[in-house]
Amino acid sequence: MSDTTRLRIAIQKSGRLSDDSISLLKAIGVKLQIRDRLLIAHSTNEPIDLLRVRDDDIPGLVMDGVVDLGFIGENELEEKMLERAAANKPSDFKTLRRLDYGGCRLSIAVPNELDYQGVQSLEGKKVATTYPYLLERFFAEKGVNAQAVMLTGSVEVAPRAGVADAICDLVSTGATLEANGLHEEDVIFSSKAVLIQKSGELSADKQAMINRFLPRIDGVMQAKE
Ligand code: PRT
Ligand code: ZN
Repeated sequence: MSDTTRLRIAIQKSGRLSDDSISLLKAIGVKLQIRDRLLIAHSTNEPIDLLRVRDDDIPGLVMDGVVDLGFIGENELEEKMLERAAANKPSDFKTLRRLDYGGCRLSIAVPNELDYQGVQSLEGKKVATTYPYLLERFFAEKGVNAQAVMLTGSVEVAPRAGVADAICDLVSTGATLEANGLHEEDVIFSSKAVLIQKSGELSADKQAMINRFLPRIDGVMQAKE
């Protein structure tokens, strides 16, 4: 990664955004040689290096200027912006494109037996989530005093485990909620994958390459509509 003339792109190493992000790069003509276990992948036809990391790390890598571009879910991006704001860290970046994959919503879901009359019903209760900043912002907007309990995984089992009264988690089909005796109540954030660029000027060559790719991304998305 020491060659700063090559465009550096952070993408999720393995997860729900990985395949679609790689497919998009390939569709716009970037040939890639990816070895499963390696952190770095190189393009074989463009001066591009991919940094393959956990999605949680991507907003910070872009905002700290370590990489030029990143593919990331808006949910993760917004959560990291709130987290950085709380730590007095800047969150500068530019959103280049909202993409057509990674769609999901961050929702409050409750056990089927809970008498839920709106978010006020969570007053004084515990809500398990991987997105405490987004959830606390929602509670503050609604004037509800509830406690966000941070869990990095298995959020949907928290009510059954007696760890929380309700959850706030990502939902796409709703099957996971249903399998765990929960149902969706309030959508607090709607998300898709986005392509973001670090703030500040890039070299003319790098910016020209990005400007060459953006219309191709639009074309690929239009062709799928
Ligand atoms: O290891 P790493 O940290 O990189 O991955 P991760 O486990 O944090 O993330 P990953 O791969 O699960 O998700 C990456 C991104 O994909 C998320 O940040 C969202 O932007 C997007 N995305 C889209 C989703 C979903 N849909 C989704 N359904 N992320 C997670 N889910 C999970 C959800 O948490 C729940 O467990 O899928 C389950 C619900 O799915 P349904 O279909 O049953 O409703
Ligand atoms: Zn993650």
